[in-house]
Amino acid sequence: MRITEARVIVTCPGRNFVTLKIVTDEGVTGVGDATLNSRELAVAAYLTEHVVPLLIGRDPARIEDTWQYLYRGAYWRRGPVTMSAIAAVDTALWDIKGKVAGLPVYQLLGGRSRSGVTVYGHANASSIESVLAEISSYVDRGYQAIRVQTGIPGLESTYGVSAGAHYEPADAALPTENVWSTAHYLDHVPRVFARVREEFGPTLRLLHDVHHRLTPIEAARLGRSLEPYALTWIEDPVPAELQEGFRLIRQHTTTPLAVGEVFNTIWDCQELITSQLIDYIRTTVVHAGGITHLRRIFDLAALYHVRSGSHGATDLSPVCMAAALHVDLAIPNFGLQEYMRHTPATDEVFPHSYWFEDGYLHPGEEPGLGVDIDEEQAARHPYRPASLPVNRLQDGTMHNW
Ligand code: CS2
Ligand code: MG
Repeated sequence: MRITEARVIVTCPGRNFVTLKIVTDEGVTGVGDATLNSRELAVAAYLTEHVVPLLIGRDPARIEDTWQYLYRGAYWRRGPVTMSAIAAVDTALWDIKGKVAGLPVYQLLGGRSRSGVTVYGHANASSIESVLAEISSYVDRGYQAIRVQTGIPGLESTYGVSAGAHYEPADAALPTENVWSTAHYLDHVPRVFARVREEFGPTLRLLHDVHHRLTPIEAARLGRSLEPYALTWIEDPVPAELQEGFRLIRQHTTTPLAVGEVFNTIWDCQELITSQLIDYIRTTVVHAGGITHLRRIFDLAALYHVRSGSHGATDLSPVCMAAALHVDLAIPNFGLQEYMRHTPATDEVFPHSYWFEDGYLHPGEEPGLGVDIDEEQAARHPYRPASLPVNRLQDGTMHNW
């Protein structure tokens, strides 16, 4: 079997997605997600100009060699654009391998290690009282884990809380500006979880996304203030380039830490894992080099009691979600899978076999990944420039969004 064609498909059913479709001379095709929110065209160009020409004529069965060829052969290694492009190729090749074997990809990864993939939903609301209603609606649908984000009194806007039903952060062609106050935030968040625990009791699994906005000692203060509410994790407490900064957080609090959605290789989290500075690693199929590299990260994590908690926002396409579920089902150290639920318009472009039931997602038994892209539907939704916001402190200092 040989690769004869690879199409890079950019579509925007409400938000932009980039998909790679690999075609072989025996008619078997595979898909990979290459979406990098608000940098989509960078990855599309990297694929079109620098990867697709290398794929034509290659044996699609040689997944590892292709990964090494695209990683080592690029010379300029790592980074979200390169690794998202490699991820798309890798994911599509696993899809093809599953189809050729007549097996769902999780069977090629060692088979099922659990009955289903426990997911967490997003309860977002402007106030504490309105977020309680959101949480109830998730509990009623069987969710066993819920991320809780609310507005911050005194701040006009904050991460994770939207006006509409579906939270989509890339909200304008050019970056919108948000204003941030750590003081307002640290004062408010413990009150949110005190109220949530009062309402829902001690065992519902609660998570919170700090979204890179604190310093290590501020994160330590937040973690300590949330200890009475026993969260499953606080996520991205600080920007994680400084991996050793997590040591400072660790010294002060037992609140579990999750990080990794912006990571794109094992080297971004090697110290965090081997020094047990985190409890969950949130790397994803689409941004961390595909199934092949993600498994390496999760296998390293398993040696240090670190569990997976993969990113699953709506700016990762159903192709990524499908691939993630095959990995989640098979690995021994699965923790949680984020599941923000795509819109019906997105689901129409990406028909898939995964389904939700009683708080679990199931990838289905289709050979391969069980997802595809309907290229006719995709063509109906042209690309639309969309940028993620930026964030400044109240005095105008540039901060982390
Ligand atoms: C967030 C994301 O889902 C999450 O945990 O961090 O919403 C993130 O802001 C977006 O994926 C960025 O594109
Ligand atoms: Mg996050």
